[in-house]
Amino acid sequence: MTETDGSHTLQVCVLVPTYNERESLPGVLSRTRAAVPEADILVLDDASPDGTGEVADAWAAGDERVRVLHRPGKSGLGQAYLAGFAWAAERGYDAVVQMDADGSHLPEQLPRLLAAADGADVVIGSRWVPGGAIHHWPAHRRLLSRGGNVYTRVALGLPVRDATAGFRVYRVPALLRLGLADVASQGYCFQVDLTLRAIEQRLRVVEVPIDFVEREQGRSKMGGEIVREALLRVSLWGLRRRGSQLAQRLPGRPSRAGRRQPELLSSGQEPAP
Ligand SMILES: Nc1nc2c(ncn2[C@@H]2O[C@H](COP(=O)(O)OP(=O)(O)O)[C@@H](O)[C@H]2O)c(=O)[nH]1
Ligand SMILES: [Mg+2]
Repeated sequence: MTETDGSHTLQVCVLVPTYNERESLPGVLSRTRAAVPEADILVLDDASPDGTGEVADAWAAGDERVRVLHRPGKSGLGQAYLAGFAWAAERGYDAVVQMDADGSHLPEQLPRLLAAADGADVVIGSRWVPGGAIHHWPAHRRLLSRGGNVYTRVALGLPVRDATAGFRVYRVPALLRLGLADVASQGYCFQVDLTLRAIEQRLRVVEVPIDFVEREQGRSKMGGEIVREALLRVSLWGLRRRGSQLAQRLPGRPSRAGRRQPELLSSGQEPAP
C-alpha cells in the first residue's frame, strides 16, 4: 500500500483468517477496502464447510487486491497466520496486518494502527490500554480476557497490556527475526507467543487502543481447549523465563550481555553489545 496522505508509506497485506465466516466476511472485506483502499487483502481459509472459501473467491474475482489462500483443512489460527506471513514475505510486503473475519476488529481503525507502525515493528490493537474498549461481551468473556492478560503479564514479565490481542500490524523484516519455523501455538497462545518473541528480540512494540466489538454473525471457534493450551504454554514459558533469570543471578555465573529487564524491552533501543 502506498499512501499519499503522509500517514505512512508501507506496502501492506491484510491477513484475514476464516473458518465458517460466510456471513461476516463480505462486510469485513468491503469495509477494509474502504478504510485502506491501497492495501491488499489475503483471506486464509481452512476449507470452511460453510463455503466461506467460495465467497472469498467470488470477491477475489472482482477485486485484484483481494486474494485467497485455500488450505486443506482446519489446522488452527496460528498455522493459518504462519502461512499468510510466508506468503506476504515472499511477495515483498513491508507490513502485514492480522485481522479477524467476524467484524470484531474494526477495519475503520486500521489507519490508526498503520500510522503507529511508522515508528514501531509491532503494533498491537489493545483492548486493555486507556481508550481501548470491548463492546457487547458478556462478563465471563471480559473476565477471561482480563484475567488471561494479567496472568500473562505477571507470568512472563511482559510490558504489554493485551498480549492475547489479535488485531495487529507487524513489519515483515522484524517478523522474520522471530524464528517462526518452530512456532506451534494455536489460538490466543499464538498471539502471546509472538509477543514474547518480539519482546525477547527487542523489537519496538507499541499498543494502540481499539474498540473490540463482539461478532453479530456466526460462532466463535475458540473453546476450552484453546484456553487450556494458552494457560499451559504461558505457565511453561513463565517458568523458563524465571529460571533463566535466576540462573543468571547465581554466584559465579556471569550475567549474559544483552539480557535486560522486561520493562525496558519494548523501548526500541538497540540490543546491548
Ligand atoms: N483459517 C482459520 N481461521 C480460523 C481458525 N480458527 C479461527 N479462525 C478465524 O480466526 C478469527 C478469530 O476466531 P473467533 O472464533 O472469532 O475467535 P474469538 O473472537 O476469540 O471468539 C476468525 O476470523 C475465525 O474465522 C482456523 O482453524 N483456521
Ligand atoms: Mg471473534
